[in-house]
Amino acid sequence: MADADVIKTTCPRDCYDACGVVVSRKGGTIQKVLGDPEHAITRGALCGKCAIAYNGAWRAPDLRLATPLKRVGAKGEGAFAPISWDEALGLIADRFGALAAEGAVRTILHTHYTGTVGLVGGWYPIRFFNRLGATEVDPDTVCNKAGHVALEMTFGNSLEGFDPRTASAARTIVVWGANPSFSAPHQNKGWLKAAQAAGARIIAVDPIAHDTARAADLHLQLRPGSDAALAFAFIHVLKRDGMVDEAFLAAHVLGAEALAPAIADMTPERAEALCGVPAARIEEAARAYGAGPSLLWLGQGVQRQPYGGNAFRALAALVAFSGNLGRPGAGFLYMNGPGGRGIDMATITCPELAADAPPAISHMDLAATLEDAGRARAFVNWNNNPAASSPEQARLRQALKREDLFHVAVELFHTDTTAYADIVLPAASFLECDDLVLSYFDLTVSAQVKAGDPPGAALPNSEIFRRLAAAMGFTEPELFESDADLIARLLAQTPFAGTFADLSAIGTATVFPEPKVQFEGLAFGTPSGRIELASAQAEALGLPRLPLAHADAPPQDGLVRILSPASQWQMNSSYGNDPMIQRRLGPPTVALHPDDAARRGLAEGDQVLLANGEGRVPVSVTISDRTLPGVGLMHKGRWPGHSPGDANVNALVPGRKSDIAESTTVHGTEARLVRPEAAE
Ligand SMILES: Nc1nc2c(c(=O)[nH]1)N[C@H]1C(S)=C(S)[C@@H](COP(=O)(O)OP(=O)(O)OC[C@H]3O[C@@H](n4cnc5c(=O)[nH]c(N)nc54)[C@H](O)[C@@H]3O)O[C@H]1N2
Ligand SMILES: Nc1nc2c(c(=O)[nH]1)N[C@H]1C(S)=C(S)[C@@H](COP(=O)(O)OP(=O)(O)OC[C@H]3O[C@@H](n4cnc5c(=O)[nH]c(N)nc54)[C@H](O)[C@@H]3O)O[C@H]1N2
Ligand code: SF4
Ligand SMILES: [Mo]
Repeated sequence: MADADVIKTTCPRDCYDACGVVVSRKGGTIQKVLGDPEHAITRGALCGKCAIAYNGAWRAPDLRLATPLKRVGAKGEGAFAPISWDEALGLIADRFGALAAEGAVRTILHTHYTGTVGLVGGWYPIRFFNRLGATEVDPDTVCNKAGHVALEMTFGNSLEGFDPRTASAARTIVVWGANPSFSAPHQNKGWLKAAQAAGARIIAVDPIAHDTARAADLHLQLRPGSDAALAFAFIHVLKRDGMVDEAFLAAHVLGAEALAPAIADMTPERAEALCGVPAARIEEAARAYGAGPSLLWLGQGVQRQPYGGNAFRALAALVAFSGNLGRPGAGFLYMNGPGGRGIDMATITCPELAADAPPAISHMDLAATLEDAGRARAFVNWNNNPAASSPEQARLRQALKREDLFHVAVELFHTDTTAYADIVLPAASFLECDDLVLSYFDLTVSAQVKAGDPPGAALPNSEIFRRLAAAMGFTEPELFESDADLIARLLAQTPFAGTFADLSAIGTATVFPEPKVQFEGLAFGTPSGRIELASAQAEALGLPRLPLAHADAPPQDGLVRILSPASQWQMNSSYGNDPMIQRRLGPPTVALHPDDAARRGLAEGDQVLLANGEGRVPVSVTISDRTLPGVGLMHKGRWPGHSPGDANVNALVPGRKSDIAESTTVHGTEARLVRPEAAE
């Protein structure tokens, strides 16, 4: 067909995989969005959720926002009238201008996160907020900040992990607190399986027997929040069995000796009592990891715990004692950031536009701040859906009802959050604009290429904030740089030699011909240049100087620990409005261990309320041997407004902060199971 063509682009969801996408078009109109058969990771198939949503909700004219909207009903009701861009931007500029004029610009809060991780769509708008001087709700505090700060403290860097290509030299791969079978489905099916087939031993450490754990050679099913104790037990075995490289410790590690008493105390038997993992299995896993070369995939689930920062410091100690660093097949990966590919994020965000460094607050303080008219008078949410994804859900949604809080939402869809907004601005999706995408697993650079026009008057995030900057009367040229110019400058920072058009033709480029060795030369960006297990930085923050062999106490008094990790069918809350995804999800459930169900006289399909001091969520019980006694599994991301009780799991999650970095403790949530009739 003469008018048919295919565009190669990239999926910019917050996902390890960064899939290659092909968009088939006829007469310039998108027909089908599929996985790129030529993409090394994707191999022709998108994940199930994106295959559905990119051919469903994301292109559904009745679901996508196509014009700016102004609220006409009560906050939360979701009643809006269309207005023009000029009127919408004029209203926003007037309010922001007035707040700035009275010296209250800090009372403008903005939240953003994982809507798109395209470099432009995800970060260019920060330029506007820097210039404005608004308060940022630190995005990582709802996801992974405790882990980042713990690794920075210890290694001087959390953003340069192992190069997955070095797996060919690894004899063991430990997946600790990640669930690639859901959160990185292609790496799970491709990279991890290939490494296993080539002879690497796969060890999973997770309270849930998810598919990755089931396919592993060894699964350590530990109690939530007991990772630090388990890591110390690993080190105990390595020391006892003479597997510690003392010369490496002496040359490169601070604090190894000071940890000796805690290591000596944490025998595998003691760890068995604290973590619930059989001592023999701890020994087996420790010896395999210690023999090396071993890769350690540090998942984000581990650190979403009250002592998640300490857990990461203990895991860092395990890496140090095992000496699994500085050679092919050894190392750890939390996330591979843009810096390792040459990208300077300040090029995008332009911090120099801020007169003074703009303040930031934790997501854990969002509800309390929004309640307070002295601290929050305006609120912008873009690239996120906090009414579904943030803790303290009921309190947050109540605060969003404040009539005197001027709320702007930038979205693709009507969500539980936009329902409270005064002004809603329609954003273009990744199919409708160019961008660059960097996988946070592989060291690649990918092109996101415009394949069609946005619906109606919708615009890319970057263009929305360029227009708002103009409406505000701002004149700094950085606020008006075109996407094409910025993309070209960013691409020039990477080792990729071609233009954006060159990259678009191939989709994804591998930018280092040879696998990189993490911490090659064993140089660490800490103050001492060594791995700082003993950390003066930690001490200065009021934290223990050394990591502790901590394990959380199991829940008491009939409570269950609710884990709410990534769902197979959603990307955070995204896709929760897609009708086919909703059918796949079915009604909300909590998965309970057979012992827990039996103890409470509960059967498959029984309706219960999960309840605690924070709130309540109606769910049906499903009985599963994938969980542990005392642990309930309820995947994240459902839309409260599409759920019974107008609530999702975050209605149970308090705003408790992690030990390090004021970050989320979502997997530390405990709740009671109540029969609906007993709740009346
Ligand atoms: N219970 C529980 N809660 C959790 C977690 C958990 O494990 N358990 N995990 C937490 C984690 S890890 C994270 S990262 C957060 C994520 O939470 P959020 O950042 O809120 O992510 P989403 O819920 O997917 O919301 C992204 C929104 O951006 C919109 N969007 C997509 N593309 C674009 C675009 O190009 N422009 C604009 N303007 N909007 C766009 C989507 O429609 C969607 O509504 O959730 C956290 N919440
Ligand atoms: N399908 C899908 N993919 C996603 C997302 C999604 O929502 N859906 N979200 C994306 C985002 S924003 C992120 S941050 C990543 C997160 O992806 P991952 O790094 O895989 O993290 P999670 O899914 O939060 O949780 C992973 C595992 O941590 C376990 N866990 C919970 N508590 C503990 C503990 O105390 N110790 C240990 N060892 N394990 C524990 C959970 O049981 C779960 O199996 O996934 C990304 N990919
Ligand atoms: S969300 Fe992840 S697995 Fe799904 S298509 Fe996008 S990159 Fe691939
Ligand atoms: Mo996340």
